[in-house]
Amino acid sequence: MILRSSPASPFGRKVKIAAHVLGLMDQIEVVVANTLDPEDVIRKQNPLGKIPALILKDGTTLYDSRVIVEYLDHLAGGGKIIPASTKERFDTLTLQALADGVMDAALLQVYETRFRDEDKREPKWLEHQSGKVTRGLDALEAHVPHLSPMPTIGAITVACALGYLDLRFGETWRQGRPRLTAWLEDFAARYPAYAATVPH
Ligand SMILES: N[C@@H](CCC(=O)N[C@@H](CS)C(=O)NCC(=O)O)C(=O)O
Repeated sequence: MILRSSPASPFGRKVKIAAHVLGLMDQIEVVVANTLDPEDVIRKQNPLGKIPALILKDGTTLYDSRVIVEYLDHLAGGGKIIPASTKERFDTLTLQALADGVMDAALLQVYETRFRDEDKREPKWLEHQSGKVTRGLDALEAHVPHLSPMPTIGAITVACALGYLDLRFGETWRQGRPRLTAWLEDFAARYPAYAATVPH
């Protein structure tokens, strides 16, 4: 299988960590995509031009990250990082949605600086997005995710969101959030896949 991603993509990292912990990484070749390049075949593989996308052996392409991790979990036998039982399943999927939302809001702030000249940037829009990040982090600080021998997709996505904030915004998210800070250290210590996929 081929994974189209980039070294900095938090959504791509989510898929990579999922593949690592499920023991599937050796079946995946990562081919770097440049979403800004109109010639990059990613726009044919995924009409949205977004990464990650996973190309299966029969040529089928899966996107987005939520669909890909669902597929990987299925391939690994099911119920591994996306629990089968109702309460755990929907708790972890909701946690994934929260952390995905933090990543989306962080990315939109980065894109505002990437796509707009400084005098055209909209502070109200940036504030609207950073509010989502702040509230998401505060909710996570209040209820840090449970860590088990096999991490859930919720916990994996939270770790990727925090790693992306580290990469693009520095360590300020840690201020006033001691539990979440310790949680990320614990996650990194438990799962070598986190260090193996550090964004750059
Ligand atoms: N919901 C999507 C989000 C993917 C996403 O936003 N990927 C970013 C890179 S991390 C991207 O491809 N951006 C390029 C674009 O929006 O054109 C997923 O879970 O895969």
